[in-house]
Amino acid sequence: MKPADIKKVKITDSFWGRLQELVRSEMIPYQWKALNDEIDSAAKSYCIHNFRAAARLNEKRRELGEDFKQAKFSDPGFEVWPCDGEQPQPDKFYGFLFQDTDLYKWIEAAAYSLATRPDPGLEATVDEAVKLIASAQHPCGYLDTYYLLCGMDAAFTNLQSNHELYCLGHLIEAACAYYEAAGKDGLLTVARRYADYVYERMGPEGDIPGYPGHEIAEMALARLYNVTGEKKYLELAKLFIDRRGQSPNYFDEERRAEARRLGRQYRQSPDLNRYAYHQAHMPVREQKEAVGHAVRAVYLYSGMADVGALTDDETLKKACVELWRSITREKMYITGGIGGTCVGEAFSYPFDLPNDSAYAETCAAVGLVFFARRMLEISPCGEYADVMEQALYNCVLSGMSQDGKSFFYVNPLETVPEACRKDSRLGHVKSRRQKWFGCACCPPNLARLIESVASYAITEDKNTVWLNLFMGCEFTKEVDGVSLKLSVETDMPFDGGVKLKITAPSAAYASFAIRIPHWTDKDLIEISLPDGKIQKEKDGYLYISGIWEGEEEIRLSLPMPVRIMTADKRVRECLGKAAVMRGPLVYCAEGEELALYRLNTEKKISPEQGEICGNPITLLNAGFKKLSSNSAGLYTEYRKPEETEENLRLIPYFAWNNSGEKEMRVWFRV
Ligand code: FUB
Ligand code: ZN
Repeated sequence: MKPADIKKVKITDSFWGRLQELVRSEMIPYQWKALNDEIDSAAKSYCIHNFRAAARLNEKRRELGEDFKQAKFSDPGFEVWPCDGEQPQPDKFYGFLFQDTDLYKWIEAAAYSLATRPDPGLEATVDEAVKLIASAQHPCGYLDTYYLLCGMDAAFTNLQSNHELYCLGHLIEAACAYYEAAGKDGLLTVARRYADYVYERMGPEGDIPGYPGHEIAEMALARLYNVTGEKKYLELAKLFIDRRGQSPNYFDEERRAEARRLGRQYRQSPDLNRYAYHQAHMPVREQKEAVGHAVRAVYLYSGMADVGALTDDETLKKACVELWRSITREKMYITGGIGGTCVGEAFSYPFDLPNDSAYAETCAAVGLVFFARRMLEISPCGEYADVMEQALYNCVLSGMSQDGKSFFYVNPLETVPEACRKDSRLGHVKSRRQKWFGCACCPPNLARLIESVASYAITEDKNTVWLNLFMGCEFTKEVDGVSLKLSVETDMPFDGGVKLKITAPSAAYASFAIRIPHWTDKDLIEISLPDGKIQKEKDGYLYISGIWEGEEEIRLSLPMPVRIMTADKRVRECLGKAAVMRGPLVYCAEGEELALYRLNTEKKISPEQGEICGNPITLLNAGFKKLSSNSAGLYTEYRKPEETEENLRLIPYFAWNNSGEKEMRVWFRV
């Protein structure tokens, strides 16, 4: 199966339709301003500045007929910002080493938006950005403004930490997206030139047998292969995957070479796990536990799944299954967030899932969605879509405010504003979404995922359409020369009714595979099918097959009960606690002194219609027992506590922190 072509799908419902409109009308323009440093009181990006500086340098060197590679490298360190009050110098690099990727992700988001909603103004801005990127590219094809500005002599000498291949990956993703959306190959040419240069240096005949320190190039190169049909891109993706974690470890070799260059002695750390942060501690086919930096990990696993599928490599697919299990059985929050520790923005050990100090980076949840869809492509099994939905509706969407103008990088499951402000161990947890970040990986990642959500919701092969996620949409499916018009109507994620209308101008055989979500009671699903169709359940999908002609309709009603959830007993943080879910949504409470509340599981939790920031939302009215907040002293003899009955209105987790700074909690004592 492959993802639906987003050009053929129009999202029409009030949930995703609104989000896509928000991204198009607010987030994309807002983020363009952020990249241009035009948002007062927000962290500066310097992203466009860096491209301009690199383009200017190219121009200058061209005029002087200078050797492009001669600029000396003076590594100014990882974070380079102008000092307070200092004006940025026009020819200097600022920001994080991978600042370029923010522009690439922005272009990718804009491209997906343009794919379904033409917007000449936006397209002109993208073209302007593409021109700028092209003019910053080194004549040899190399493109990373950090090294272009700080010294090409050091390019590719620190693949472990310095993100040049991460920049390549995001450039390719943006280029493919824009080519597919607008049919323009300007950025694709730039991306291919950089990819060709990398192939020359790191391909089978290259002088650098390395691989990315921050993955993404693997899946991007697989995509570039799909778009161009050029085999060498797939070959390079596979090389990157096959080389990772082999002995001798390439990152050790890099450090050794660096020591030689600097005339220092090289001492290798004896820790065999020293490259687990980069998932390079052992060959990928031997990896069974998801470890290290969470975004890197899921981007790698996505690339492994892509290459595994494209080369039909069962060993890679098997490794993906193991790693998937490690994440979803032992290392994932109920919100679909991943990365339990802020130390290295990483996976912690199994079942270590602290709620208040969770990292659960927005990008990591986005990456989990990528991985899930690729697992589905390998084998259409409802479990993958269940997790995709869980991550998407909870951790991913929590990353943005309802107005699309502020963002969370870290998505905790419990916060107390005072703790966020005063406890430096929680320094990474913010009690308010931020307008922008020095390291702004998450906001444009959200934008690109939301604008391309149709390709996750719907996948297809020759005669089958899979509905993995439920969203109101219209799309077309060609089967045996017949163009089927399909439309889905639903009020998900708040109501379990789904209507799929199929209009076939002439008779055509097709199957519709509708996911049976894990949150529904499968025995209570009501289904109404047109005559003569065959219904078969397999791996979490209901396949409805037959010959379709004229207008026909499938209707389903999926019960969406409120569910009180508990965690595996090994998740110590959640022992004796429960969380509330309805459909795919995790609910939370906002308020004061939430630790004093105990969920009354005897009392019915009832859905209620409400709104947050003017957007209709189903809230849950739940009964609690509240401890008195009067203190008898720091330590006193135990007495059965006095509790009062209270009700709290629970809101979907993704919508928290949209009405001021309050405490928030997902897991309650029971
Ligand atoms: O290193 C590039 C990006 O910045 C990572 O994916 C994020 O976790 C953040 O560290
Ligand atoms: Zn991020």
